[in-house]
Amino acid sequence: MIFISAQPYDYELPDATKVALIVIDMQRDFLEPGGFGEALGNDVTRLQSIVPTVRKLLDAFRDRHLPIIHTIECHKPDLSDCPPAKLNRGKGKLKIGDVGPLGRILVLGEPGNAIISELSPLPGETVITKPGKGAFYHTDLEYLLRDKGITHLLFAGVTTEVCVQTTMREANDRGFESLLIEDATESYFPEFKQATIEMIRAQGGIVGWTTTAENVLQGLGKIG
Ligand code: C5J
Repeated sequence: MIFISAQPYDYELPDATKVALIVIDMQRDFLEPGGFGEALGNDVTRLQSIVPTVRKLLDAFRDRHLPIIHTIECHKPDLSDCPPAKLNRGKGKLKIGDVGPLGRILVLGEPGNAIISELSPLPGETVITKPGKGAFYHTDLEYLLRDKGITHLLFAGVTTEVCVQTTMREANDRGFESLLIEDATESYFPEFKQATIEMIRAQGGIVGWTTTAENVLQGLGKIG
């Protein structure tokens, strides 16, 4: 048994083969000027602050040959997987599918849809492309995790209260033990990040656990 110091109590990994790091939507659309995040009026520099921490976690998982799953929020070029409720909402100057400085907004394969270069997936790492906020919706993520016998998920990425929290809730309902790494996730709204952390671990961990990257690295350091 491996323990990671966490709230509301220690997070227990039965063994290292059952754990995966899920890195949510660290794509140019959300982190770089000219993308979707900025088009919606957000200060994207806030999200860039977590990049070195996410990189440290990736390096630790890579060193130990543990599974890493990246996600990208995106749509098909014909937008047939983007419902009007998503397409028409938002008060940004650019909508999903419009051409912006990084190519078509949130469209698969466009320059802005790529994961930022510092965190680029390596060969062999899984990349899940997802049309929703949650990474389980209309993807193979659940089958992939069950196939590999993964039961415990560690979450990093953006944004805390949108795609990260939605995916954690989906994971929780499917029986996966979910841990949010607080300093490896960020929001355009600091108060939303804080509220998300608190609501996840409230009521004895109603959605899951929260911890720091340091605690994860320490916990993993104890592996064989
Ligand atoms: C958003 C995300 N914020 N990755 N997506 O629309 O959180």
